[in-house]
Amino acid sequence: MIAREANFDGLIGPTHNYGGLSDGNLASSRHAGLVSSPRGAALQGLEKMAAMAEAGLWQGVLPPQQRPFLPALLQAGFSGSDAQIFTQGWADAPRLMKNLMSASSMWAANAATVSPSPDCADGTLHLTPANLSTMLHRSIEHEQTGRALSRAFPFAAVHPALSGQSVFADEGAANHVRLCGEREGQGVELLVYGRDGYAAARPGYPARQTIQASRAIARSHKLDPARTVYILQSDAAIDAGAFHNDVVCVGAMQTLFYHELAFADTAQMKADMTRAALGLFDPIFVEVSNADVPIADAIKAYLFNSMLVQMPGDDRLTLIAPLETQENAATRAYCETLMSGNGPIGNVQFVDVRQSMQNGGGPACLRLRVTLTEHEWAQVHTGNKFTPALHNTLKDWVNTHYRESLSPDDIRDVSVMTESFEALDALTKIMDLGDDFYPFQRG
Ligand code: SUG
Repeated sequence: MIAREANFDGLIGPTHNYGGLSDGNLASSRHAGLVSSPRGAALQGLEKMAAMAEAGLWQGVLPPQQRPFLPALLQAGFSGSDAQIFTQGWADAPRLMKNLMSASSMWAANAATVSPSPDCADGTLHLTPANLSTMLHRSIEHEQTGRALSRAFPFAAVHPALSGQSVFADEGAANHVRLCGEREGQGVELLVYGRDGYAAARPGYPARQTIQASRAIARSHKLDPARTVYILQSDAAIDAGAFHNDVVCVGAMQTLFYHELAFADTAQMKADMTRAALGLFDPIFVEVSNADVPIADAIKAYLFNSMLVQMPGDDRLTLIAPLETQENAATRAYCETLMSGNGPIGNVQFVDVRQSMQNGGGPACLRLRVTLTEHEWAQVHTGNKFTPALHNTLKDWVNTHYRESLSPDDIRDVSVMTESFEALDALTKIMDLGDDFYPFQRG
């Protein structure tokens, strides 16, 4: 049975804004308070999906979440009508409100950790929504993410998120790489963590993923311990702004493409990966030195937060990088070297996802990779499959419901909430998600 990798992108929600909410994410801090364009952002995201689908890749779409997230306001003691809760929230707890307005579920790489069926002892696709417990605005995503994933993948094992306690802090596929020889065969799963959950917090920026979370996921996904590798992120990478490993590393098929400073012990990583892949495939390591691309440039230009894909008919891999990678001298030069060489990555394409980039989300953050057999792809909920027809419908939907611009003052306006709920209500019909998909629909 043939298997392929599908990309499920997070559809960017109507409240997309620059809240400056993510400590350690330099782009989020740098662009705090900027006027955003929810419409522009969503259309950029749709263009990327369309480009991948047109190239012949399997492409899916995941719905945005309800923002403001009123259930958290009820939990915090606010009461009354939706409008009263919203207004009171801004009056009494503006910082909380900012967190509850974020459209952060667009970064689908953080939606869940995904283990394809050939890697799991029960031959089932396993997904665990990430609790995203390190950041308040992201910790409210996992329940709705679970609902969305169960809807999209009715045949899969969708687990509840891990405990929200800090020992089990989990950021999903952003700290997970799967390498394989053939997609339909067993692969090696690399789980990258930033800290031991029982140890004292590190000074500096937070490390968002614990080894306890990674191990718990590997157990519940029934991964083969001999084919599973755990690797520590380097302090240098986290301190330079690599809040997720996918800011300094991406892998596909046999190839791992990463910055020299990404891991605490690169030699150990290579040895462990090579041992875990023994008898399956020979891993290929494409290591970028700090001399060629200083880590500050790699993170600013998001060279590694690219999608590494195998285009139909191509032997070599294609890097789908953000425009910012083309604009930075060091990363552009590196891409030219890649294309003129004869390594496993033979092509680079640039996409415009600037609205998301300004919050620290590149092309790779916007998508969740799910390796599926043809049989599984056939069972994916039709409403989640990206087609030219759905593309057109979603473009119209965005143009009808989304604001061209949204300032930090605008998001305090109750009409942003009503417009947003109207948009999401319409979306549940477009994507056939049911009329009880969002909390506001359930009353
Ligand atoms: O969690 N930014 C996200 C970006 C996530 C990127 N994902 C991956 N690397 N896979 C984050 O830090 C910023 C929101 C704001 O500041 O408004 C934000 O949440």
